[in-house]
Amino acid sequence: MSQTVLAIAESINIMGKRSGGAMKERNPAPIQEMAKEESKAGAAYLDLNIGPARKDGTELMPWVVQTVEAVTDTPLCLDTTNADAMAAGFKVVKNKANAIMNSISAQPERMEKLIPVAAEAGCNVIALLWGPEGMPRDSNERAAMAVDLMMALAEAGIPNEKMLFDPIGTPITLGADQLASGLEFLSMLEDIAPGAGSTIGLSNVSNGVADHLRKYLDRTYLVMLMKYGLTTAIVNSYDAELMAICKGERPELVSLVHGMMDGNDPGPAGLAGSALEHYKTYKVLSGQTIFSESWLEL
Ligand code: THG
Repeated sequence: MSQTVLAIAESINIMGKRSGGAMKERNPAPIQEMAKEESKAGAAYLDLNIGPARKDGTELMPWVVQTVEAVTDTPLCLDTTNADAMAAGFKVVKNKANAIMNSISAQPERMEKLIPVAAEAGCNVIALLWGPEGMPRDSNERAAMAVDLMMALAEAGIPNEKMLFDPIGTPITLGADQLASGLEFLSMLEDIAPGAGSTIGLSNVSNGVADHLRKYLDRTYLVMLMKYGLTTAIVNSYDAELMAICKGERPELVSLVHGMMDGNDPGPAGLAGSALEHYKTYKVLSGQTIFSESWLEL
């Protein structure tokens, strides 16, 4: 059986062209259309990202949840940095046990407010490896932060199986080292928190890159993460090729990239089409080729 990744569809968000305006105007139709499109594309979860929503988050999040639940049974992933909005959203979620809280980070005041909400809801929780001093610098700092988060969640009665650790994807424009340390963390996760899942905001890797090139980075990065057993990913579900990778429909590309990660470089000469795209993009994401926006033409 081919390896699969559960897709958390990212497009219903306050920054998005279609969804952002609709959220501000409390216009349900565009959001409901997107919820149906994302579900049809095969999303396992729908991320509902209202951002910090400082002014009206406690009213906006429940509205978005109910708007989406009116048209689909796909489980939801509530995404906001506003802890009160998160709590208000979970009050109205129908399918709480299958929903995801996105996210709890290793910041004391966020943990204090949100862990009890997650424990009561019985939901899944994304544990974001982001602490009081920001991003962890390497895989050891990520591991230490993951242990802290796991202990705090366990103390509230939340089992490992409900935890999804997010090592935080960083833009390739910052270099390949950070990406390598996220991958290394994933390889350690089963020892740190047996039974726990994982997730990553895939499109972070292509942040700041020209729009028409982003999908290549996101796709190959996903395949790389699959080598270490990534269980879910926050994705653009409108990229059918990316969704096909999630569904386990590209085993030949997965073997190619995983083989390269094991040190087997087939060389570009015998490759064409999407295999060649993944080959060249892997070279960039692994740091063997320095990133520039002409990497696919080299
Ligand atoms: N980890 C976790 N949660 C997260 C992130 C993460 N939530 C937010 C973010 N990162 C993932 N969500 C998105 C949503 C949209 C885009 C990127 C990440 C995006 N949108 C397009 C753009 O800006 O070009 C299109 C916007 C539009 O619809 O017009 O890139 O890392 N746990």
